[in-house]
Amino acid sequence: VESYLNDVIKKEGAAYAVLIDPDEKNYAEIAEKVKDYADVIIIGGSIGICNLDDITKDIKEITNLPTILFPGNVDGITKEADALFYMTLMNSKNTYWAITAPTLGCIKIKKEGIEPIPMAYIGVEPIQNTAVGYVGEVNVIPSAKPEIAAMYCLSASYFGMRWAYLEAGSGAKFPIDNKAIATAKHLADINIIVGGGIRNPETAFEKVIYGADVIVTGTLTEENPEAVKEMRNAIKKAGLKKLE
Ligand code: 1GP
Repeated sequence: VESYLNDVIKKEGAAYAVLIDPDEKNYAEIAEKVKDYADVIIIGGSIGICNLDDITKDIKEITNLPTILFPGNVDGITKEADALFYMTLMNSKNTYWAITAPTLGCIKIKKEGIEPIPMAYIGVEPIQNTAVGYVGEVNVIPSAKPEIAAMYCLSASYFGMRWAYLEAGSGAKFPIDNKAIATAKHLADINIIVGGGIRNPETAFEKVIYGADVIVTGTLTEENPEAVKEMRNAIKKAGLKKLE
């Protein structure tokens, strides 16, 4: 899955990931509507109460797209997925979210043969007002300090991670600041994923131009699955422009 994603980024300049919360009761309807527009499906949420095995299987069957788990905790793992973001919430105040939870999950990931994709998860303002900000006890990076987000990305690349996710939190009032993305991309040799609060194609276009390699949308997809077509067009248009 990681090499497929790298290929998409190399050829098209940017990839589009749709996040489906498995607790969303109309997940099958969402999967059906996004299957022709997303490059990859990310499955996860901060509060997991569903039957993840069956739902992941359904999403895979409906979309026929690669699936990446985005676990909110150690229970967010299922053999039905192709890959998993093996992630450290780098700027959590609690070492559980930074290193204990991924370590507790690692044997299951190996046993089930799920591809781990090493990823640094970095929480930036306004993540404090979202579920992941609360659950993950994030030491929030102010959007006025883009260099701090960039330093985390450089640090992640020095640790050998290949992906950094600049997260504003699902349902965030505003997305990650462009300057944080641009500074991170300039400083660190790492793929940058950007998500949280991206609601329209213009915003997605801008984020890609400033350096995002992957754009994630979740809430938009739940509220208006028809909008993903426009979203894809904007991401690919910006991606090709970046490659010029
Ligand atoms: C959450 O970044 C994702 O991890 C998606 O956020 O729901 O705001 O699109 P939204």
